[in-house]
Formats: sequence, structure tokens, C-alpha cells
Amino acid sequence: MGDQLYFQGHAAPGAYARAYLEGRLDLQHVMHFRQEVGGTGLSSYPHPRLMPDFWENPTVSMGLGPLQSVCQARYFRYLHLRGLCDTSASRVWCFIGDGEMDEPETIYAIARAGYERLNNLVMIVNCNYQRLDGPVRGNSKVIQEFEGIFRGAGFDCIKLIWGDAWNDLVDGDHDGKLIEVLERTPDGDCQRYAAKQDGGLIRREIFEANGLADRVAHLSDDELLPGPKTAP
Ligand SMILES: Cc1ncc(C[n+]2csc(CCOP(=O)(O)OP(=O)(O)O)c2C)c(N)n1
Repeated sequence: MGDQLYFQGHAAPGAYARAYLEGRLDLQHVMHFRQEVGGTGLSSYPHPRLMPDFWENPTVSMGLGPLQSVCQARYFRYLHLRGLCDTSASRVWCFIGDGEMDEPETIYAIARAGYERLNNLVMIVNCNYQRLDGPVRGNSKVIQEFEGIFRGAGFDCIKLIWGDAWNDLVDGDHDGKLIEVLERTPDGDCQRYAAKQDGGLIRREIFEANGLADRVAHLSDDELLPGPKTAP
């Protein structure tokens, strides 16, 4: 038996794009994104009733994906332990938005997965700080908060934050001062750095204002830009 996937709803166009490149969808489908009632289009969100040959698992009512993924992971375990089906290599992958992390169902699902020791479950949280009704949270550090929730439930946790452009700066941060500055920089400021695309701003506010100007003296403003595209 294979894996099961639960995609956060706004990732659906990514799945459609891949299916188009693989030849599973044609241009007619793609040109009718969100116009599926006539029979040729693609539903905006994953749902097996709307697209029975494409989606197996409905998501998007926020919290549904995480909740179902835990049930599925538990069911894989059940099947295996009772000798009904070999699901020992099956994994459940659940893609969640940072707004979706606010849902009680999501928090419950994470706690439940920890309680059941479901190491066949991988949850991936995309943190873009946006939900339809505004920013995910004001003035805080969502990635840090989420890490606490996951680690508290017993998950291993990997944070992918900057890409590799700042690896040398982080590797050379022997006294931890750069990390400390980044950890107290609120999400809103990181979004501002990413939006302004101004390396000089990053130099002034992250490095010069904190006595770390020498760390980046050898880098141009442009070379600083690949840094915090998202939250440190
Ligand atoms: C229970 C519930 N409440 C509200 C909505 C409306 N809604 C759809 S997507 C969305 C925001 C999603 O934000 P996030 O999880 O961060 O994903 P992103 O769109 O940023 O990828 C909201 C509020 C919903 N689908 N389900």
C-alpha cells in the first residue's frame, strides 16, 4: 500500500500544475480552474466529490486535513498490527497552512499523533503569515510557536528558513549574537525585509543597529538580500 497525501487547499494549483506537466490534465482543464460544474474544469480545492478521479481526500475546511491525516496514520497502524495489510512502509503527508495551525482540530491532531506515537506521519507547515482575514498573528514568531507545539507533542522538527545564502553568516556566529537578533525580530519585520527587497535596510536594522556591522562588511547590499525571505 502506498502513501496518503493531504494538501492544504491553496496548494491545489501546484498539484494541478504538476499533473498538467505529467499529461494527466490538459489545457482545457487548466483553463477552467474553478469552473468545474460544466465537467471539464478543476475545483479550487481538493475534494473527491468534485473531482473523483483526481482527489482522494477533501481538505480546506481548515483543520480537516490534519485531523484526517492522524486518523489515516492510525488506521495504517491498525491494519498492519492486525495483519490485515502491510502498511509498514506507508506514510501520511499532511501539508498545512500557518493560518490552519490556529484551528483547534489541528492542535488536537498534533497532540493525538504524539500520544499515539505515529511516526508514520509527516506534517509540513507552510508559513507565509497570511490567512484570508489578515496576518496569521500579530507581532510574534509563528515558527517558534509551532516548533514548541510540535516538539511538546513529541515530533521531530526541522525548520527550513533562509535557504542556504546565509549559511556562512550563521555558521560564523560563534557567540550567538546574530541568532539572538534574528530570534527577537518579529515576523512583521521579516515580512517588511522580504517585501522591500532592500539589502541596505537589512544591513542597517539587523547588523548595524546591533553592533554586528563587521559581520557583513564583505557583502554588498544585494548579497544580503537572499537572507530572511521569511521568518528567522
Ligand atoms: C474552518 C474554516 N474557517 C475559515 C475558512 C476560510 N479560509 C479558507 S483558506 C483560509 C486561510 C488559510 O490560511 P493558511 O492556512 O495560512 O493557508 P494559505 O492560504 O496562507 O496557504 C481561510 C480563513 C475555512 N476554509 N475553514
